[in-house]
Amino acid sequence: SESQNWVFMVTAQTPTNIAVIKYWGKRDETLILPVNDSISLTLDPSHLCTTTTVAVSSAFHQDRMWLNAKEISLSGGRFQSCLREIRARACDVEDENKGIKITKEDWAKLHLHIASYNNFPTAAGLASSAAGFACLAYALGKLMDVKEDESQLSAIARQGSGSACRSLFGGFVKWIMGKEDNGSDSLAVQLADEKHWDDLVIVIAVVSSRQKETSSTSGMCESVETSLLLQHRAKEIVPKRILQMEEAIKNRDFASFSQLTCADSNQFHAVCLDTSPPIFYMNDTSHRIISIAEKWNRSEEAPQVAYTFDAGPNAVLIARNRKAATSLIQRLLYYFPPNSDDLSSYIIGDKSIAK
Ligand code: 2P0
Repeated sequence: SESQNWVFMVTAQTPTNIAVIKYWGKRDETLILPVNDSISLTLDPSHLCTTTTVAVSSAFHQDRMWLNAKEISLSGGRFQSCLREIRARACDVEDENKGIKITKEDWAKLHLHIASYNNFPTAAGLASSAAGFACLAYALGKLMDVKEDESQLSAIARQGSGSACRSLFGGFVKWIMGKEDNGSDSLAVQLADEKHWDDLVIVIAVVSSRQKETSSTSGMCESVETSLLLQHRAKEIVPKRILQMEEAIKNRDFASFSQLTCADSNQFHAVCLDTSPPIFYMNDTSHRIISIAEKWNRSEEAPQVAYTFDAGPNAVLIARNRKAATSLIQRLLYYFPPNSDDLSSYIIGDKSIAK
């Protein structure tokens, strides 16, 4: 019939986010519920982002997905949770020009084709599931005319990957851990939009690394099981830091922002070291970058840069303004000359978002 030939598509773009108060540890592995709140900033989409096209057609016979043009399996529980949650909220969609109507009931039976691209080299070790699942939830929500707002969509993206819930918003974002066992109140809210503090410049120093890293998912699971420091951090330290960080962001107080960001990154890596067996994400180059930043901040009247490291050796450096960013790059080039083996590249951008 004529209805065999139609296809509906939606394309969305979502940047990755960098935590300044870290998420590390789950209280529920399946629903992906964290042991503490976290705060992040969303990057400029021109540098580290995912673009995802979702398509539906009666000619499709199964759900399929391609990541960077290679087909990947959708059979994992995390993909299935996201697809199930979005389908459950699908609404009637009508295209009068094509004479097509997809009802709520149809969405349960129709199959999807999903194509996703990262605009950053996976080899850089910056591949992040954060942008990917946020983009998938957002694009599917648009395709199926889901009425949920960004926070409610974030609770669905969260079930793909915890940090993904924070990429549904630009600017500064808080992932509230929530109290409910079913995860309904574990979602992201925007603290400040991308225009609020637009002096900040982010520089990512891509540190060469040949060693295989422990995945975040298994690493944090081992930390929850073995690190007493993690328990102390989640209960006693992070709740206070979250309040202080919210205050620093509200007041654009770079001195407090920098102090909290660096301290929280260092404590996250201390928790990794406190895990049995210990997990090492930073390497000698990472440690040298910390020393350079600390020494520079102490030699000035006020801090000029904040550093933070995730589950790998790359440094995310946040300069207080463009002048500080220029000085930062000069310092990095001095300590790591262009032909040195320690650093492979820099990615420079502002925080912001586009969809
Ligand atoms: C964060 N990280 O807050 C922390 C800091 C890495 C270090 O969120 O198991 O890929 O999919 O929920 O989100 C990386 O963990 O882990 C992460 P899952 P995810 O950004």
